[in-house]
Amino acid sequence: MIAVVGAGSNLGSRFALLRSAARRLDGLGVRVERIARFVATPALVLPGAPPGPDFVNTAFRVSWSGAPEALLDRLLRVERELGRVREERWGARTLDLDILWAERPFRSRRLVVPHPALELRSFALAPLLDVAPELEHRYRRFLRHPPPRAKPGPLDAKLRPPLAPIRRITTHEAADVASALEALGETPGALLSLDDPSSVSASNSKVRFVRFA
Ligand code: A4P
Ligand code: MG
Repeated sequence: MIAVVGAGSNLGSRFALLRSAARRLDGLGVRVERIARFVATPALVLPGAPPGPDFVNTAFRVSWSGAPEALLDRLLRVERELGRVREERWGARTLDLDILWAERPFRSRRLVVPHPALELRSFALAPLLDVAPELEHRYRRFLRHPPPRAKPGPLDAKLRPPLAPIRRITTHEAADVASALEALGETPGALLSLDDPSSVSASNSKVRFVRFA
């Protein structure tokens, strides 16, 4: 079966963690066929909670043989191995792996696919479309306008801006990832896009980022 796994990290060496998550999944029989460009957004947290560190998000297009829950088990295992400590919901985490979409919908007590909040979350949608362009017709519009019929939770309510139509514009080059993230924190709706994630280890490499406005 084919699926898209959303991956996010806002603690520790975020880029390295996301890359090793892909490697570990591969080692567990989940073939990682494509990795989305890495994007960053300021952390969305529950109203009243302290703003956490920025997230870096990406998505893996994967294939595996077996049931959807077998994929979930491997995601949970990789989260555990890479040190995710489950504390408060929506708190800072080293690694969060969610099944965003699969070629067949699935619902059980433990797992709902497509991810119920996918249409409300630009940080998941943008990487999803990067590795699954065939889903553009279905999901692109939600990047601009989250569906009004969905009942947003407190976190998703925060995700609604920007309400204006989104088009991808390259706005900046930053000296390094830290300065790009700092600028992104002041730019709602902006996403960091790294064509070559391996380049971020060199602290002085230029980083391009784009703004969805
Ligand atoms: N589960 C059900 N459906 C799924 C699915 N499609 N994929 C169950 C994965 N798991 C699914 O998940 C709890 C249980 O949900 C799983 O064990 C599985 O049985 P969890 O990951 O422990 O819960 P969580 O992450 O604490 O909560 P939740 O609601 O998943 O949080 P989100 O939605 O993942 O939000 N800001 C930015 N900028 N970027 C982010 O990536 N992420 C979050 C977390 C908050 N803010 C963020 C980001
Ligand atoms: Mg999760």
